[in-house]
This record gives sequence, C-alpha cells and structure tokens, in this order.
Amino acid sequence: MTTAPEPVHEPWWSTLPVVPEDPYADEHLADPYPLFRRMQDLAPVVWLAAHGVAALTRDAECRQVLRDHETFISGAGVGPKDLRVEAAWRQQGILELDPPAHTSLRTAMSAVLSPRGVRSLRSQLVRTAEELVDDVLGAAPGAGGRTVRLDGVTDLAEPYPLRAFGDAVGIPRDGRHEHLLPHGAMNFSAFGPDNARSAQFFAAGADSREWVMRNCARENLAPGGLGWQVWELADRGDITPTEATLLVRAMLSAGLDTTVIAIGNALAALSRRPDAWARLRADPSLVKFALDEVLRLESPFQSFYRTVAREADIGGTTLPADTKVALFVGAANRDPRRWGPDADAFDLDRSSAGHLAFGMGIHQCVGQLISRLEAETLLGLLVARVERLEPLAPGQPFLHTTLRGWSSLPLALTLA
Ligand code: OVM
Repeated sequence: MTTAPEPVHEPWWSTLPVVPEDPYADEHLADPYPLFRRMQDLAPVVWLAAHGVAALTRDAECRQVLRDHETFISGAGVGPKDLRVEAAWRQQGILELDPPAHTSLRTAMSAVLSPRGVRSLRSQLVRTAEELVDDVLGAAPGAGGRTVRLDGVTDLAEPYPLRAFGDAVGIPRDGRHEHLLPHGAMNFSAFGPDNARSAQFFAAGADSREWVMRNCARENLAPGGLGWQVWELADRGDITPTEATLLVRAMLSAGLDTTVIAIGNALAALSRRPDAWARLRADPSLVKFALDEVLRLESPFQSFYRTVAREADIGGTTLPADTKVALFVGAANRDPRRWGPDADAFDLDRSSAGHLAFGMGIHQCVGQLISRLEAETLLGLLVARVERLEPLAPGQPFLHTTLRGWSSLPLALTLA
C-alpha cells in the first residue's frame, strides 16, 4: 500500500535566489562590498536566508521602494522586525510612522531645520570649528611646516558635532560626550537584526536613554535653540507635547553618530588620496563635492527596511503583503548600473548628487542641511590650514550592524 504524497507548499520566496551569507556578520561588516556586489549580480530582489527577509542592493529598486511610501511602509518599523506583531523597544517616532501621522511631524521638523534656520546657525558653527581646530592644531601663527599627530575620530570627527550640533539643539554640555554617541549607536542597532554586535551596542547605550529623554523636555532646552523651536510649534498647536518630545529625541538620536561618521569617513578617504587633498586646497569649493562622493562611497547609514503593505512587484518579483524588505543603500550607492563600471572608485569629478546616503522620498533626511554644513565647515577649515593629511596607521574600523565608519584614525597633519 502506498500513501499519497503530501502536497508540497513552497514558500512564496522559493523562486528568489537565496543568499546564505549574513551581511550583518563581522566578516562582512568589515568589508561589505564583495558580498553586496554578489547580491547585486544575483537578482534585483534576493532572499536573505539568515534573516528571512527580501533584500535590495541595486539603485533602481531601492529608489522604487523609497518613492512609494504607500506600498512600502515605515509604520511596521524600519528594522527587520514587524512592529505590528513584535513589541517595539521604544515609542515609534517620525522615522517609523506613515502619513497621516508622519505628516505633521515632518512639517514641524522641516520648519525648524529649514534652509533659513540652518543658515542662521552658520556663524556659530564656524566659530565652534575654529575653536576646536585652534585647540588641536595650536593657534600659534607661523606654525607652518609643523606636523601634528592626532586621532581623526576622537580629536575631530566626534567632538565637533557634539559641540556644534549639541549647542544648536540647546542641550546641556555636561553629559553629551558619554551619552549621545552610545545612545545613537544603540538606536541605529535597532534598524538591523539582533545579534552579538547589536547586543553590545544595546548594553552600552541603555544607561543613556534617561539622559537623552530628560533633555528632550522643554525645561532643559536652551531658549532659541532647535529643540526649543520644536516646542514652540507645540505651543502653536501644530504638534502635541508628546510629539515635540519625540522630535527632539529624533534630533538627538539621528543627528550625531551619522555626522560624526561622515566626517571620519571623509578624513579616512582624503588622507589616503593626497591628490584629492591638493585639489581641495587649490579649490575649496570642491569640498562639498568631496563630501558627497564620500557619502556615496562609504554611506554612514548602510541599511534599513520597509514593509510591504499590499502585494507589489519589484524587478519582476511579486512580494506578498507583510514582507520585510531590506534596503542596502550602501550597496546601491556603488551599483555599477547607476554609477558606472568604476562605481567603487573615489572620483572627485563624478556627479555624486543623487546618492541614497540620506535616503529618498518622504523620509529623506530632514537634517541633511545642518549635517552637511557641519561637515563642510570642519573640512573646509582643515583644508585651509593643513598642507598635507596623511595616515599614521591603518585605523580601527567601527563595526556596527547598520552604521559604517571608523572608531580611530591616527593621522599626521602637516600645517600650511
Ligand atoms: C530615530 C531616528 C529618526 C530619524 C532618523 C533616524 C536616520 C533615526 O528616531 O531614531 O535615522
């Protein structure tokens, strides 16, 4: 006697190419680009078996998803967990809300971080950069030719946004250094999977949550600062007091680590390209192009997720509702289909605008003007004062599940 074969139900994703490697494992975090390239060449959509999610690594498909916020929602979380099913580790803020809830928050944040608002901060940002650079390089006139050895991350990239952006938001100076970066690193861990790395950042950041939340309260924010301005919008009834707290939390969560890492990545890239540094010195108007090229080539925020709200087609694959989709923008920013065969090369003459390092669509980084201004101000000042920027040692990469940067960069700066 024979039994009838069981009907086989293949999962919907069985037609997708499967990626067995885990891009969030240390070996790939250390050098993600070879795996990204393999994923790109496999298909527009691949199945990341280690996490049970669909993954995009090409520019066109990432764009398609980011443009269509009604199909690919943020409200189920922008990490691999579906926050409609699993508990969120914190109250969802602007990044993890969809319209209409998202809209009033975005409008408020755009008003505070507007071109006009950011322009009014310029002179203060310049002063802070001058103070810091005088401090680390020595203000003495006639110092030309002297070489200063320092750590590009701990002496420049970290202290500058901590001072400049911290003052702009209007939080107390005391506590910034020990709390803000660990808090941000914890926060960004939640946009990737739970693993030993993310656990390490959650452990290191947990004690900083209270400090950060306390400084989102109106009574702890300096009058006139960006945080205070958010609360003024609550006074006008544009947002609720709870929303004001969440928006200041977003500033303090998203605004530090990302800018610190961008500056560090720029110093790393430029210290290895003396020709590029010489060109910036000859023409400082190129600094902002150099920065965009660094953001493209080494995107500080490498990956995040959307959730499929209703069945949708991407690159010939039908994704069912509720699928979690990983967007590896750090890969898309090196997609040869978009950036050409030399996508992996640093090229100051490339038109790098249009990269996805700040995202795209309704959630595109609302703080990018101030972040860019910080990075351009500090880099511009260094370009003016430093004849040669050279690595002293290989540096220590900052291994994190969703951020990509350096935790130490020993540099030699020869003064102009
Ligand atoms: C957050 C947050 C908000 C905006 C952006 C972001 C890019 C994070 O609340 O954690 O990361």
